Amino acid sequence: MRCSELREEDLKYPRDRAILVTCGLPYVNGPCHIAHLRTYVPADVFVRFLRKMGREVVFVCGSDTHGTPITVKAEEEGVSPREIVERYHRHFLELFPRLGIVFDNYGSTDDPLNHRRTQQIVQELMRRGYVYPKTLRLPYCPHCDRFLPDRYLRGVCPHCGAEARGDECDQGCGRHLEPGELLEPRCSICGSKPEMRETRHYFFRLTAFEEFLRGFLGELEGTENARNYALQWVERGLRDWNITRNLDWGVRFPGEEGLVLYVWVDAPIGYISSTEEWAQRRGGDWEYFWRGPGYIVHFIGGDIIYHHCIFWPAMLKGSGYSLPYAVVASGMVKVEGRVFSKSRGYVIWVEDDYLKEGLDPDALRYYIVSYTGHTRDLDFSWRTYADKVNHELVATLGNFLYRALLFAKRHYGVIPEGEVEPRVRAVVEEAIEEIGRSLDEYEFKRMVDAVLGVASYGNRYLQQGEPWRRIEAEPEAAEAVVHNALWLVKAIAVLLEPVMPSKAEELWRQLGYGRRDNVPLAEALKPLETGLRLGEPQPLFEKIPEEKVRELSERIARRVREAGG
Ligand code: B3M
Ligand code: ZN
Repeated sequence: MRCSELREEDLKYPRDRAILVTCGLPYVNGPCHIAHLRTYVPADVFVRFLRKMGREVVFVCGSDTHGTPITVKAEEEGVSPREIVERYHRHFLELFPRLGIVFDNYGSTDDPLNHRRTQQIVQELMRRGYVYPKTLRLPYCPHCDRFLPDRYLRGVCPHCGAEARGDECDQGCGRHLEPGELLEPRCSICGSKPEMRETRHYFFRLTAFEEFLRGFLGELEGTENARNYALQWVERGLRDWNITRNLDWGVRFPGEEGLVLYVWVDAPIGYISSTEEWAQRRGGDWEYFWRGPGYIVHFIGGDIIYHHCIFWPAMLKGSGYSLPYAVVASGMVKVEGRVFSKSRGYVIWVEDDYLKEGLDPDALRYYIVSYTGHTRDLDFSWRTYADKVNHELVATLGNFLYRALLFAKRHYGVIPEGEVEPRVRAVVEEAIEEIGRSLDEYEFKRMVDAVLGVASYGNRYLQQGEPWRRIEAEPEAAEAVVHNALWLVKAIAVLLEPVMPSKAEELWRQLGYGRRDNVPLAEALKPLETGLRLGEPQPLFEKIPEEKVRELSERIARRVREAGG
């Protein structure tokens, strides 16, 4: 059956209820880098496609402002944690829209809303008997005169022997570490060997949730890596979780002076408080998602699966909130073939290394989404970047769009009359089906490949149709070819928007439609507005010259040398 309407059964992603999409909250202890975008860009693409398919979506994120990632940075600079948080909160808030990443709310875990929501949840967990006190012997630095939680401590991972920090084996096996577990500990500020001192802490009874988690993970939607890792951890056995820290900066533990909650308690609760803030600002209903039937979809980095698939659902369950519907975990990032590392210089700073160079934000979105499958490792190198821009964006996509628009503008000035050929329509129908399938499977690369496939077809179609040769002898045939080519251009304008929103906007202008956003996917199959005056055609993408590739690659090489790598 052929029809110009979208077939509902091709697009399965649940449509019965609204969907809340969240992105892992960036620690605001430094500027945005490429590894952040590994999560935010695909999430934004996903949200935009869902909306195009008529789904109601709320998209929230916010700054992660607590814990030792922030306080260590503040101490290094000799400023207050608040100063660090305000500086980088503003940075992220302003940077995201420049990359077309548009949240319905971007909150902060230091917002009073989040302090309140966190304390409410912890009190509820206490009331239900899921939190208990326990006195521990923990490392204390006699020189710095304080306890050494998390990143204040370095040592050796008890599981794999790698150099690790207090709460996480960050360079080895990636496991979460509980306070006191690290071997050969030393103070990360002064290097002293700590002594052990007694201090009272509070534990969350994670072990009470083992059965629950098995069931929950068995049904969890999202990427397989999230489900499988988490199930493995449950199988290996859970331990109760220390949820307090001897720090001043953070959300106070209710009822005990001198303790704050571990950052991984109040950070995911930031998803709830950001939704609350959205609801206050837009008159929405946050409880629809967090205490009601709405779907919750978390986009996260592959390194924080434990927190989102074990701690977080247990906390939600234990305090009477709704559970996530899906967890979508991305693969890791490499830079120039080496594991991403800020300290070793293998990093791309989004503002300084990319935007300030005048490079195209949409081209970076394209790179991130099109490089590989969502759960695989993404390698960013300037060489590959230039190849992708020059071959895929300039030579395939941009070339088709510009050729079609330029020829039409020169010879007709308006969108010419014509009928869409069945084989041309079939190409777009197939692309839409593929997009629907890849959305269900969280495979964003296949979505963008489907759009590029329409452009490749367009190039072949123009090449075979040869309107430039036929325009004199067979003017009607030439006109029909151009009509079809412009119909493909319009389809691309619709389908491209989630991946390259500003290019799509520009395309609508060149097609003569003026400003259009949130065009439904089904628009891709609708007829053209014939007779519409075409805008000024202009190439959408610029080639990256060889010197630029060398210059940008050399900058990374220099940074790595300076870092001693
Ligand atoms: N702030 C960043 C990370 O570990 C951390 C995420 C919080 S999500 C609730 O990647
Ligand atoms: Zn380890």
